[in-house]
Amino acid sequence: MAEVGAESLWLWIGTAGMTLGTLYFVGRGRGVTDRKMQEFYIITIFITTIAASMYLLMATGFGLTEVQVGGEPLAIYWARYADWIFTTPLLLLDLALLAGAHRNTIATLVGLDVFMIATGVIAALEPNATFRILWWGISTGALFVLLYVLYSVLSADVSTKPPQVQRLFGQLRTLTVVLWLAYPIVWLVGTEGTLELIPLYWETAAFMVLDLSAKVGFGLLLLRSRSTLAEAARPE
Ligand code: RET
Repeated sequence: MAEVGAESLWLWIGTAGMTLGTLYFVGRGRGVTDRKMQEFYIITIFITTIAASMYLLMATGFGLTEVQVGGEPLAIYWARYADWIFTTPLLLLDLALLAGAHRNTIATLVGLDVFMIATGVIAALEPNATFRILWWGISTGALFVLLYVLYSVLSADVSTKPPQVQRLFGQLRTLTVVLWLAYPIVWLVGTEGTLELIPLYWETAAFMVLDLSAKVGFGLLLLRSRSTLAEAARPE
């Protein structure tokens, strides 16, 4: 059975960061009475709560398993995927609600996203090194289609919203595109890609920084201005 090594440092920092983020968002959400505005707080609080618990699961070792790749044992933190399969659709939901997207667009984004993470799980568990890269490619293809929908359909939706909402959406979209594109790269050059370019210790640090930025950083930006959220929540 695989055991958590020195990378536990980063996993504990991740646990603490996600917990602090959750508490901060709960504090900020107190007193928000508008139902539409509450949606942003509820979604964002769930994102960091799920991440905090999955980071705790990894730090304490239960979130870690071992797969045999080419006859060699490989440590896989499966709890990452349990986190991402729920939190990445919720992040997209935040963006879609901000943009005032139609439910068909939301369903398309969530569908692509779940497909991306699910094929990423296959890539992580596949015992054949070549097929691992094949599934990585399929998952990355879904990511590109998803980012295209974000740029085309969602960006068109937000163009009818007030300028401050458009500005906030633009910032969050850039943050999302830049950070999300880094995930498949870290995966490939890290231990999962079996290229052995970056050791597990640094890969875990990289994912922790990405996760905190994509969740707590995203939430700080989104929930920063109540007046902007009120504009976004106003019925057209
Ligand atoms: C994997 C591996 C296979 C290829 C691709 C991946 C993409 C993962 C992404 C994760 C995003 C996570 C976020 C977490 C929040 O904190 C599964 C690594 C494309 C995009 C935003």
